[in-house]
Amino acid sequence: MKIYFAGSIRAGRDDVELYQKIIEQIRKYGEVLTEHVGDYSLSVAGQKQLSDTYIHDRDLAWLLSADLVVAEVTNPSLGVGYEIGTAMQRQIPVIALYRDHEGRQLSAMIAGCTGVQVIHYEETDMEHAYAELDLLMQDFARKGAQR
Ligand code: 6IA
Repeated sequence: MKIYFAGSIRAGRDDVELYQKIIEQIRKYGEVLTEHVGDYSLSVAGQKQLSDTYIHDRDLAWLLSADLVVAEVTNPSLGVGYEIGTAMQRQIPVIALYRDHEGRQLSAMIAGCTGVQVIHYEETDMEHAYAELDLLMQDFARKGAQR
């Protein structure tokens, strides 16, 4: 199974350690095409060597080749929203993880999209988030094997 992991880059790298942990979890189920999204050493300042067109076209090609998108959507990112919308248009299933916190709400365009399975979690209960993610991933792996 090819998995496209999406997480904020230019919209902020505060959650990069979390992205890395999620990538470690989902790697059990297939090839993660976008491991760099969880790479701590890849800072926003250090991305000058690739042109934006190159990044867009390469990532889009990876996205369209993926069987499943896993997105961490707590930190709102235009790029991640674009990736989820594109996946929906191509009928690629999406799992989105969202950390609930006071005063903020997940966009209705993600929360209200039937093709996106949202995992709500609390910062203090990551075990619950990973357990739910495992269940959904097992389900996709099983369905993929039946195809
Ligand atoms: O709007 P954002 O930058 O937060 O969008 C983040 C999303 O767009 C991620 O899920 C990525 O798949 C994609 N994306 C945006 N910028 C890059 C990028 N820049 N490289 C790869 N994917 C990107 C180069 C810097 C990188 C090496 C850290």
